[in-house]
Amino acid sequence: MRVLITGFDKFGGESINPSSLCVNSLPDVIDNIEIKKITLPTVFKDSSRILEENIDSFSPNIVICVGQAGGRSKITPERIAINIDDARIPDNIGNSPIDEAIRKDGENAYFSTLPIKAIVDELNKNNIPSAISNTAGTFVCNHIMYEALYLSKKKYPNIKAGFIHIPYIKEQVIDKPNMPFMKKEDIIQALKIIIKTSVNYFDKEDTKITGGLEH
Ligand code: PCA
Repeated sequence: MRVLITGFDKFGGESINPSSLCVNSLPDVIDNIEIKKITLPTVFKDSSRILEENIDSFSPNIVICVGQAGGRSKITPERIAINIDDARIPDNIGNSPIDEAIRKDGENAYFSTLPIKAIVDELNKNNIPSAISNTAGTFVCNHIMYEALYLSKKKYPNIKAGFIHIPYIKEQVIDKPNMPFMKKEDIIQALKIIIKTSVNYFDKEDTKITGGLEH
């Protein structure tokens, strides 16, 4: 099995992005799983172009994109990506799309094809706080998740894909009182569990445990 895992470069005034930091700390092989790690720019169209080039050259079975969600306290596998770019802040080269469809010929939304429930379950069993998220927002993280799933529907039908948001790490919250964070080592451990669980469930249905929310 081959897994392509991506992080993003820093954005929004932060001096690091824990997603690329943790993704790039992963080994090249885990339990016979070949891992390719790349850092994507936090730029709408450039990120998806680079993702597609890497899918072409590496031919992964699974694509896992990872990004920072400052303010969240848990590892949150995203359930759904929507066909909209709506930038709260400009991306790293100044693009600020408002209500633009990502793909004119795409569905309104795509669900993650990673085993998000099994991932949450495995992480919590390993004492790493995790929960499903039902929105990846409308910035570059939603964009890359949508594009990964669009490509898996249109061009690479055997690929499973999805997106994981991670919290800030400690260095980022020193000047942000009461802001949640997670240890870098725990995030790296979480990514290893996410890779292994995605491989273990490649040919299986996700587990049926609730990830529902009231609102
Ligand atoms: N997080 C941003 C984009 C890059 C990142 O790491 C997001 O949640 O959209």
